[in-house]
Amino acid sequence: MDHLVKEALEGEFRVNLHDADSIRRGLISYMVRVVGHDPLAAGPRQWFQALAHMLKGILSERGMGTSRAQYGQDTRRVYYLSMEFLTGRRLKKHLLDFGLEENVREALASLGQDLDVLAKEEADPALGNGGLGRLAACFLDSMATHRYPGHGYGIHYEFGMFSQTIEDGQQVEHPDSWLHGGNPWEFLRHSVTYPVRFNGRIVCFKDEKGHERCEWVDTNDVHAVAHDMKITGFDSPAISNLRLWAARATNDFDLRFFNEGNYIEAVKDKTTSETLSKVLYPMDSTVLGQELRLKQEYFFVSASLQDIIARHLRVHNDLHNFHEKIAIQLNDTHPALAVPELMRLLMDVHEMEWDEAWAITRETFCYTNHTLLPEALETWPVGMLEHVLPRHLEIIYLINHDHLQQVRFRFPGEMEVLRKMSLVDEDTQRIRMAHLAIVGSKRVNGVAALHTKLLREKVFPEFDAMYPNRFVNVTNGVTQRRWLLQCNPKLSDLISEAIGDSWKTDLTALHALEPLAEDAAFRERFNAIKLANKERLARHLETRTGFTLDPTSMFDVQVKRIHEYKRQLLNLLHVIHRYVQLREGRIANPVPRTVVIGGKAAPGYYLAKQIIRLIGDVALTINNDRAVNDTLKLVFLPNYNVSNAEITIPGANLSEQISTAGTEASGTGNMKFALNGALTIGTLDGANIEIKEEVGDDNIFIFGLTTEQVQETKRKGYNPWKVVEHDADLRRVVDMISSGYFNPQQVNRYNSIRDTLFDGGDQYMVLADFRAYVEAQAHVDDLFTDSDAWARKAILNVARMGLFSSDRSIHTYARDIWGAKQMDL
Ligand code: 26W
Repeated sequence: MDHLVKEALEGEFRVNLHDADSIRRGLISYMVRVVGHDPLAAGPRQWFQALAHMLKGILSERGMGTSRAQYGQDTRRVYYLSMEFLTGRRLKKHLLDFGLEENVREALASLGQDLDVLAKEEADPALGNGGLGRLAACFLDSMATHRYPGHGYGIHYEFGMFSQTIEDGQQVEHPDSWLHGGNPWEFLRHSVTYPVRFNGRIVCFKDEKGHERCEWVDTNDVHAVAHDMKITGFDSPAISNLRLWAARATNDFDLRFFNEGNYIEAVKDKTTSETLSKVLYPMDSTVLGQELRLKQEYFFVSASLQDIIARHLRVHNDLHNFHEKIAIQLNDTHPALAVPELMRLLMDVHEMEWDEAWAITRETFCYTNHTLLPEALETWPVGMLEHVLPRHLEIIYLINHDHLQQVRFRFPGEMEVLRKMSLVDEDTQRIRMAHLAIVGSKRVNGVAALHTKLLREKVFPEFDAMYPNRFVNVTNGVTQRRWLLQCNPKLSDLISEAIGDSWKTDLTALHALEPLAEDAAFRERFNAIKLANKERLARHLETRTGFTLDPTSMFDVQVKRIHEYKRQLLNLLHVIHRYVQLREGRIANPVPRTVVIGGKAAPGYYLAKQIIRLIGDVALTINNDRAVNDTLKLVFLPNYNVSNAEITIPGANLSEQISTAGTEASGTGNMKFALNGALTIGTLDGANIEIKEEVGDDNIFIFGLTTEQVQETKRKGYNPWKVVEHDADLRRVVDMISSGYFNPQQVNRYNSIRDTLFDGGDQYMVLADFRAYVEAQAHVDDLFTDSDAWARKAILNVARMGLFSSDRSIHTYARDIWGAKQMDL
């Protein structure tokens, strides 16, 4: 090794990436010169850093190339504003995208290092809650891969999504300090810093031309500092830049206190302003209405828009053509303050008149809605806005004034419609952010066909009537680069061997696999790969739960955030029912099953936490009961995140997508599982419907009430007691939970669960769908006993997933929403 080090340090810095030997020398050189560690004493952590810094050079070069092409070609840029980006670990993704994995693996091996071990040294950047954040990451990947000029903007949280452990059966949250070991991928750009203002008051005056102008004065300012991450595309020279803003106290702010001689106060306020980017709110379905959250939203929106404008003005003389060169996508309403903020910047800073500013604003923004749950629709108290963002409140009122005038014109005399469509909820004195986003956008989209239909018909029908072309659907997709190629290398190889590798950038190419479902040799290889992936998952689960699992049993998996509407409870009722049946010997030839449930509960969501606890109690009872031991296991996978998903999804036979119809906007896990050869048991909800249409009714297990039936049942007066009364099995299961069967040490532990099911009216129709679910699960068992038949269907699922690539989603956004073109590179 010593001579290798000497030799490497004599060489120049430039690494030939096509040559493992050159990479090895490069790594040694980076270790000494950048990481500052002795290669002879370095461990995986340091080698990871050396490798990351080496790759950072390529990232930077490609970033420059992309940026020059964008300035040179001056086509419309796409800016994706999102509070969340769940990118997953970077290392292997970059290697895959650059086609470098083999060479790097070899170079590391010659240094006595294992790439897979190194890769685990990287913290998983958990800058998101779930679906919405992961979708944003898939979209950046697709934009880079297909050479769209895409940029992400978000927040550089110091603490991302909490990490979850289970202690005494209960969820415990731990801060996720993902930056602790440093983030070698990011480019910190001190020079890209913008002031973001809060509070203060508005002074209006007439300028020299007699125009009314307003100024926002006496504000409290914070600086937003850019941190860039480069998102690579597969085999593509293009890169998407992800710019994350961190809050830094401004000097001006401190000085006021310094002058008073109050040093401690100054520093205290410094930390207060820096809390803005401190932590991600770990909720994905209920809004809290906290001032800090509002400030976070404004903070990143304001910095991003200032940056977008500055970039535009670098090549254009003015802002009159802003909307022709720029499309800004609002990822849910979290960045909806961008609407009044752009108005403010155009009018107050760039002296544009209202009418033109409004026309430009409305042509620039597009808004994606990701949820129908009423408790997740953001509204902000007027009083809070008045205090934190007084100028924006004024602008919102002005927008509302014009908006309501149009509403009156469109719906003359309809006071109720006026009240409903106003940006201000007069009863609660809150601003409706979804209304603001709709009014301020050129296009509004839902994320699956059913979701968009419900948005248009149930949630915003008046808006749809008033703006006939505004609402469109773009069904979600996932990137096959991470969710097949990277997480399931064995299946990827098999597919490429069979049909070539065009599927990597055109997922519809998977169609060519269809005939192979009938090929016995192919099925055998497909099954062997699934088994290997299950063995890997079993090991992963065993070390985390302490339970021993049988990889030949059916792996039945539900991983996603814990929420009543996603109905982990329904899954659990079925598990308990099965347990009872097995104990009583009522299943003749039981099909062995391992049920895996994983996901995080929002820290303040008591019921979700109780569901986790109940899963644990039931698991202990079942897994320790000799009477059922070989035929049923239940485990809770702790800390579900992107990295865990990459191991979990390839190892599933059965994918649980069982939300109450009409509640899950789309789901994207459903796509990932099917793409990896799991069969779906699911309701007619979200993208499940489109998955069913693609794979065919025979290749999916659909059960339960439809959206219309749910509404109809509720309208007629749904009575959970009645359902239970007529179903002895269900009664038994529910009784076991409420009588403390699984927790004799504290028999009333799950009263809250019993109460939501009964006194609470079983809002999510868990009991109503129980019987249909149990029957569908029986069909699942039947099919699983015929492993050939199962494999045929699983292969057809893979073959028919072509539609569900985020590449397709992005091409659709580019064509129908952004009017964006692919760059020449
Ligand atoms: C402020 C509280 C809050 C935070 C996040 C409310 C709502 C959200 C998100 C909109 C929740 C979310 O992630 N929605 C999911 O978005 C995915 C991507 O479109 C969909 O696939 C999921 O169905 C949807 O639940």
